[in-house]
Amino acid sequence: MSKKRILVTSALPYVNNIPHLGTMVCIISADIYTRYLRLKKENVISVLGTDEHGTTTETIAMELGMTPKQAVDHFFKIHKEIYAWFNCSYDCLGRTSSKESKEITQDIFMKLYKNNYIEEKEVEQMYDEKADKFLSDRFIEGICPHCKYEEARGDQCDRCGKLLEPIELINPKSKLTGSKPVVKKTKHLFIKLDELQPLIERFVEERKSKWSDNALTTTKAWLREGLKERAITRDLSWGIPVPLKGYENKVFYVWFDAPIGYIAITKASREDWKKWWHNPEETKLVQFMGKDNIPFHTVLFPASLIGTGDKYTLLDTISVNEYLNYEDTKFSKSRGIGVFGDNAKETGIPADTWRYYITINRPETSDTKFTWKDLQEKINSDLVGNLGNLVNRTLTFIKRYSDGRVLRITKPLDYSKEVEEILRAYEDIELKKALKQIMSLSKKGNQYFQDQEPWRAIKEDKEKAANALAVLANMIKDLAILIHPVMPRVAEQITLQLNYKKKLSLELLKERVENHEITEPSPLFDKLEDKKLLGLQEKYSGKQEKESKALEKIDLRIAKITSVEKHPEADKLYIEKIDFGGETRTIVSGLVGHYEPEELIGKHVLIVYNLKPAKLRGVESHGMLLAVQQGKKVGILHSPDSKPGDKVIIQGIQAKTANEITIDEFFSTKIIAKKTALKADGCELKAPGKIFVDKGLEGQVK
Ligand code: B3M
Ligand code: ZN
Repeated sequence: MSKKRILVTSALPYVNNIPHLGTMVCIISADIYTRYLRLKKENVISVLGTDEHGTTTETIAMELGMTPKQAVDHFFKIHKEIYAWFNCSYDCLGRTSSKESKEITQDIFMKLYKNNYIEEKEVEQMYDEKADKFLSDRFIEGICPHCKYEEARGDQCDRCGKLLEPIELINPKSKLTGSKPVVKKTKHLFIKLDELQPLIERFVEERKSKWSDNALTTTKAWLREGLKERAITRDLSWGIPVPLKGYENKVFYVWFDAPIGYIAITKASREDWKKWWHNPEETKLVQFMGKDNIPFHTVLFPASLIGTGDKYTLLDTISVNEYLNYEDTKFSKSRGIGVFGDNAKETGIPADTWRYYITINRPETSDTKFTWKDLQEKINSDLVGNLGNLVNRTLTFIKRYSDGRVLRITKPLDYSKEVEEILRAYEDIELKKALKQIMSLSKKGNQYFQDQEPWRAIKEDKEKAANALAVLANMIKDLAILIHPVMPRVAEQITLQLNYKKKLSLELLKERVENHEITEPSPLFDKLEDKKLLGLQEKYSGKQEKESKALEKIDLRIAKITSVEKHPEADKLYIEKIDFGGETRTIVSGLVGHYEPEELIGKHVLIVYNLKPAKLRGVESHGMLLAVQQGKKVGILHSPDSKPGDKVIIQGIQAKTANEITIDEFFSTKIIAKKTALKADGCELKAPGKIFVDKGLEGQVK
């Protein structure tokens, strides 16, 4: 039974970072499938957007010294640009922080509530007395009870991967203030998945034949264990408000509102959104996601919709990808490892080539990995050597020896079986398989070229040559159609060189190009030379080393401020005498207006000891004092319990006897101050005594 409309969604990435290649797998897969359906002239729309709520957003905002709203605005812009750069052709693009999201989420919640699928329960939860806030799991850190890792989070240990309850942590600390949280009673709302289980089971039964193995296995495991009530509220200020009395300080759990985002994004972009989302008879919903998102789409989201009693379009087909890793490790922005959306662009390698690589290595049934060497191989042998070669040699031949004209096919080459298989693979969302078969069809074309020897035939058997070139020109047209979903720009270039002006569609596979004049051929792809490859490898895998090299050079020490006076030539500057436990120096710093001299005298501050001296308005400064600026406030870094002259070490970094460093070298590392820790490019700074940021500020150290 085929439906009138197809609605395609791609999981909505969290908008707290720059998407990396692994993130793009899902988005590009959804785009390929959508483009295929458009070629087939289906009535299809695709939905993409960003997931903007949750603790990850609050955390990154805190780190960047921004409000959550500023942070999501900042990253949304980057995400949008990157999706566009990768030639993603979504019909609706939006954000879960929109007013539509709030409206629909609250509506769905209220209906669940009225239908008695929501229950209020009292729970014991960690509470930060200093901040006067309940702490969501991720805002608590402590020692993992299983592996003793020191920075385990309240929800999970990143070292051993075990799921945790915050109560289990040894020596728990609030990430907000660093204080020890206390256990306090509070209320939360739970969705009664247990009562919805029979409805979910029926929902799964009806469509399981169309689900990938990993989707079905995960879902069945949840059902077998028996669905449990699940909390859908959290103690955060950033999120969708809960429209019930007593919940003023809570918001919905991010996974409650994120999938509702698909509906909201459609509503924000199209008046006819109900025809898509409130139309299960006519609409088929196909959802793309990574493997860790499965149960939220196969259980929680459908349960939320079914429980309303309203007619909603529910998931039909699910396509799940596993992970694409980087070389032998995971992508890590904080450690500077991997290719991120913005890097992909700077490499000069075109977006379609990345789309090709991601698809040919699509982690369909197990994790795969990106390696630069493999990228080079795929570019040079698949793209340049196979497809590019076929197109270029055929068109060049036609241009040179046939007056630029494609004549008639007198003896066709039958590759209908291959085409059929490619279409079936697309239909089944086996995108890697489809692409592989396209490439083997192209190989078949190259083989045919060899066999027909047009360079000889052109002299000896003109008709044979004309036929062979016409067969090949038609195959190129077909390849352009077939590869269009994966490489839309390349398809466009091919048709341009072929001078084929029709809007591509599957129907055109049956049509022949004959008695037709082509335009100017030119190579479709550039080889990736060894030299360039080495540069790329070094740039994106070696970044971590380079950064730690900069870290190795920094010499930070504690000094006591012994006197402070105003700079005679500058309003904003103080001249301070500082003492490193014997050695005294003069420094200049811009603290006027933020501190009175007497507040500074006697403080044990952190100084960049080996900074190249610099003259500031005529006074030479020998070192720099570290401080954090958050909004208009400035707070110095200090360590009352450390002694003047003490060294501040950067954990995990072997300090080299340092020569002078320049201010630019120093700022090439990012030092971030949080309530709980001070980190330079992710490595913690430690002094003999605890380091504090005055006034409790957080953000980047200046
Ligand atoms: N943001 C998780 C992720 O980015 C989550 C997906 C939401 S889909 C509605 O992988
Ligand atoms: Zn652990």
